[in-house]
Amino acid sequence: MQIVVLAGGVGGSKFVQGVRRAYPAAEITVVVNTADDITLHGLRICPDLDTVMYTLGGGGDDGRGWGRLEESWRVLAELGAYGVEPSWFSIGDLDLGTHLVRTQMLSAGYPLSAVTEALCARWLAADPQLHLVPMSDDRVETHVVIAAPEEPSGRRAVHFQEYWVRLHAVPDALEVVRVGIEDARPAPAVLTALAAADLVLVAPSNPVVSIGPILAVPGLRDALRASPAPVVGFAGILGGAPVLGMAHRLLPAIGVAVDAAAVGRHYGARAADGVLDLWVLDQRDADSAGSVAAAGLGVAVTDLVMRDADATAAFVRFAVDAGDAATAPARRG
Ligand code: FO1
Repeated sequence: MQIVVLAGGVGGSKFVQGVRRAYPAAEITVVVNTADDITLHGLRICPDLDTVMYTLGGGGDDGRGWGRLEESWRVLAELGAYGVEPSWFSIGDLDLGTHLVRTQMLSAGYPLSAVTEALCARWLAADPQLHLVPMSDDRVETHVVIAAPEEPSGRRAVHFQEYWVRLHAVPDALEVVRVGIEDARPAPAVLTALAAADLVLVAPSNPVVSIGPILAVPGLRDALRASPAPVVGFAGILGGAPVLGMAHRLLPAIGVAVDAAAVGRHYGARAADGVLDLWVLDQRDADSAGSVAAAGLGVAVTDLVMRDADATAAFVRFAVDAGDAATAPARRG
């Protein structure tokens, strides 16, 4: 069975662990958001790719949600001692190794897909049927426009990492800009995986800065809509708030309510120019199932709390079975 997962970093990693638990024998291709990526201290850092890679490879720090287990921060302290900025983004000593290898390979001309494959040869050796692929080999960066009275325009764009890590998503997001998205193309392996998929899952990752950029890569949405597989999406907003992260601070900037049903309608039904066949809500949002169905979307309601891989596996299997039931008539026709 060929499964494709569209995912971001922290929530995406937990979700993928559940998908692997639910389908132990499946070939899983995770299409990972790269619009969080940033160049700092001359190094290219890919937070979502690294978080999924470390987590699925058993080297991630679950408490922090990102970076390496048993990390140390000696190089960071040295940079601080030199007064080198930015000091607000903490790069650990072990994590630094990944950024050095990646930057070296990118400088040598390898596409990000090849770099990711090389890094995963170490981290995912125990699961050869699990593949991480960047959404694109081209550079895309999410920048957030915030109010800046000191600027003539009264506004300023900051890299998403600065908005989140330094500013803690405190300033209102006036606009979300995806720098480079127009010239980006899906990584080749993304298109291959979508064409061969038996099932596509949209992780409960941040709709604005994780799933949004993936769907915004020119050609990717069309490839998803053309996929022969059912597309099942999972809400990361439960009871009007994101389970983790700052989606509630960014959804208003794209005109989407901080509400599970609104996010499902935002992704849209495949039959109505959207990408989903089924949208899965948490029980807390059961009363908005009608508004999802009214948008032409299949809808399922279950417990979406990713307590552990078994809990995630349970809701994924439940949804896929519900999805089969929902889409089977169409497919049989
Ligand atoms: N998140 C933080 O809140 N503070 C940090 O200093 C930080 C550093 C960092 C370094 C490498 C990396 O892969 C991730 C890092 N993150 C940090 C998390 C990162 O901002 C998020 O994982 C995503 O970009 C948002 O989903």
